[in-house]
Amino acid sequence: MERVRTYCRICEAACGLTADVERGEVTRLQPDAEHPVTRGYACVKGPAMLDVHRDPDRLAHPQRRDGGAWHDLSWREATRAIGERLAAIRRTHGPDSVAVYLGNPSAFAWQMAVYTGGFVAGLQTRNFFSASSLDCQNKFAVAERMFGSYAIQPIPDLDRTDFFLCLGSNPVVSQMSFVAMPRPLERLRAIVARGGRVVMVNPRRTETARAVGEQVFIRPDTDAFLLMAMLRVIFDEELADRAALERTEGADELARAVRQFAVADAAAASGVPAETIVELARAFAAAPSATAYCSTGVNMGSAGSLAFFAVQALNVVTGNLDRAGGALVPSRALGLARLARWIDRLRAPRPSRIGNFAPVAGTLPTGVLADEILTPGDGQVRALFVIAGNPLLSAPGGERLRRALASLELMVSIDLYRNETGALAHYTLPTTDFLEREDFPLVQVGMQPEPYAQITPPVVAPRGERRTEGRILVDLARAAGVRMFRAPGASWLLGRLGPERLLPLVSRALGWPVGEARRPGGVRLADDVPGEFLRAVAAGGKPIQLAPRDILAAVPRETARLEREASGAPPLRLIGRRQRRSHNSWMHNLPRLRPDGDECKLAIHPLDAEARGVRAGERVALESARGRLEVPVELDDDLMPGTVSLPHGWGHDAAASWRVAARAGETGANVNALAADGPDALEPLSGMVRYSGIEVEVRPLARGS
Ligand SMILES: Nc1nc2c(c(=O)[nH]1)N[C@H]1C(S)=C(S)[C@@H](COP(=O)(O)OP(=O)(O)OC[C@H]3O[C@@H](n4cnc5c(=O)[nH]c(N)nc54)[C@H](O)[C@@H]3O)O[C@H]1N2
Ligand SMILES: Nc1nc2c(c(=O)[nH]1)N[C@H]1C(S)=C(S)[C@@H](COP(=O)(O)OP(=O)(O)OC[C@H]3O[C@@H](n4cnc5c(=O)[nH]c(N)nc54)[C@H](O)[C@@H]3O)O[C@H]1N2
Ligand code: SF4
Ligand SMILES: [Mo]
Repeated sequence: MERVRTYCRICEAACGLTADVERGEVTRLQPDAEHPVTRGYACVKGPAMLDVHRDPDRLAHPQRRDGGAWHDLSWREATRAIGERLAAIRRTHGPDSVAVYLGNPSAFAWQMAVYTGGFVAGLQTRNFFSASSLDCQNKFAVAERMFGSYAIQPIPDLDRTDFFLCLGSNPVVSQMSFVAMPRPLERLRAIVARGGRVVMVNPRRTETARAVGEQVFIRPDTDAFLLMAMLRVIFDEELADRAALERTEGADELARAVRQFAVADAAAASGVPAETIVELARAFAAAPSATAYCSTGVNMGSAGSLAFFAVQALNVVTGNLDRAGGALVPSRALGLARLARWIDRLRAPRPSRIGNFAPVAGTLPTGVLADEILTPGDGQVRALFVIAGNPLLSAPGGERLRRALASLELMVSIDLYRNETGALAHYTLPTTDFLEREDFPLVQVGMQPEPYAQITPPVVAPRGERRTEGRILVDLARAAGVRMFRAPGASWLLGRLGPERLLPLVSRALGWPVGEARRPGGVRLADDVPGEFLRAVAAGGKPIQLAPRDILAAVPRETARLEREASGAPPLRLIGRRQRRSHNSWMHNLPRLRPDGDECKLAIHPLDAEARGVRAGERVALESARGRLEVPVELDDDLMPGTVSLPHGWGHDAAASWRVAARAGETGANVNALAADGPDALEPLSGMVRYSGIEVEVRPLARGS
């Protein structure tokens, strides 16, 4: 038996794992107690990846769909057939007729991210979509304008902070996003233990808030009001850090803008008492160090860009950006920013045909994908490559999106499984999982509080005919006459070199000690030094922007909304929640992560249930302007009254290869059938979909019938 050290690639935390290998098979996967940073931490999903690796429902061979039946093909046949179709569609309808959708797991697989960029560059299509427009494009759009690159994402310095203001996240369940966060509870408790504060702003008292810190209830989709009002208090009471403001541009304009958000109105709209807003603002400004952070609950609101901007403005004006205990910019984020600029130049992304959305971080809003497919005209999308994604469940639109996907001339899904989206594809191509491929945490280098480098070889050889995305894309590009990275000969060269040989080049470009990083378990790097980022900003001559015009363009819209929300009775609003034993749509097929019974339940406050005559355990109709679902109910007095919560990623389909997930009666419902897609439904600056705060009604189903 050999014990191989590797790491988990399901989320940002990148927890160290050890794999026991006997006769070429992994027999056990466990947390790595000796990992220099994660030190034996892993959530329940990491070790469960062994079951994904061995899952009999995994794709093993390329397959083609003929009507409802799937047939195996050789890689040669599949590559040639897809290449020919792709070439013909491009020839007849032009480069924009081919779209690519890249899903969330690409953030944790360096070659999937980089090779997809090269494939899209070669296709010369504008139609590059990703899960980011369902998750975080507001953060990218804002960072680009405030800090000069979307790759510069300040991370909360939790291990030193005196005040953690956390909006719209549930670290104990999710390990957060945009920061590597192993051992979340231990680290949050340490803040309180050393006399600091942890404030969780959320419409639900989460598993995290129950365990640590203070809860501030907020009505869904009103965070921008709270944050702008806090900034107002800071400016009105002259609590801003003068020296910090000198490194910025636009502070006066920002001060004028926040004056339009009266504390009393913000309180009426958000449900956060006025005294609390004032106290939070004063305490945040007065703390020796403080860090404001928001995650998906806020990103997915109707004003995600303004809200995230206000979060970072709080950090900046109180002098907490790039201060120990504040919001840090890891030095390697600057290397990522350079890499991002290079790929952007290759690709020259263009605005969307439908809705004219500007690309954010190089991709267009998935919320217009159905329109791009269904709307005739020049540039209509006719072919789609879905790489590590399940937009049918993760994106809005429900049945309309299904209709659009089903109408495509060519759809190819590159995935571990045939998921619900893949079931509509013409071809499914099987990929390796993280036990079967070499890797290093590319995206995470910009978000590590404790920087480390780790390059891991494959633990075992791929099972069946699984291949890496890099290899698959290079072969498809060659078969279709597409030039990877738009460079002559690149497809040929990459085909010979293989992704594995390119890794040292990429990691060297990011300033990595490649040799040491290859040591089992990786190597802990020197801590980032607070202040370095601001010095680089000063040297670059472009100060931090506190009044980007197109971000503040949201102010009139938001003040009008504030007025509406501050008067009148608030409607019932739907929010999401993540679940420990689930990862978006794709870990529902593992018996060890499936408890008995249905996990996709609508949580409702007992008062709201009573007002509607709804009883615990029964099924109800849940309706929005866009759709209707029937779901079972559970009572939850940790919710703010007026708010209901349903997790996403459910609504599994027997046409997918997930037999456990699609077991009758436990498939759950696709919450995104209730979310609106189309250009008018999206946040104008970032193209983000609105999942937080959808107006809904809940009705009991007729009983006894
Ligand atoms: N209502 C609502 N909707 C949401 C959210 C929400 O909170 N509420 N959250 C949003 C967020 S934050 C996100 S990130 C998106 C996610 O949106 P998507 O990325 O579209 O969906 P996932 O469910 O994460 O599906 C990932 C797919 O990748 C496959 N996969 C896993 N690992 C690999 C790999 O290494 N290679 C390949 N090729 N495939 C792999 C899995 O089998 C799965 O089919 O969903 C969004 N949708
Ligand atoms: N176990 C598990 N872990 C995961 C995932 C998973 O599916 N399962 N997904 C991964 C992914 S892709 C991501 S992006 C991260 C996301 O990580 P998080 O952003 O921490 O995701 P959630 O746990 O869904 O927390 C969102 C919180 O926002 C709250 N909320 C909803 N609406 C609002 C609002 O309007 N205002 C405020 N202030 N709060 C609101 C919800 O109650 C919820 O507690 O998690 C990652 N980790
Ligand atoms: S927190 Fe869980 S899913 Fe995320 S990297 Fe660690 S073990 Fe994997
Ligand atoms: Mo996400």
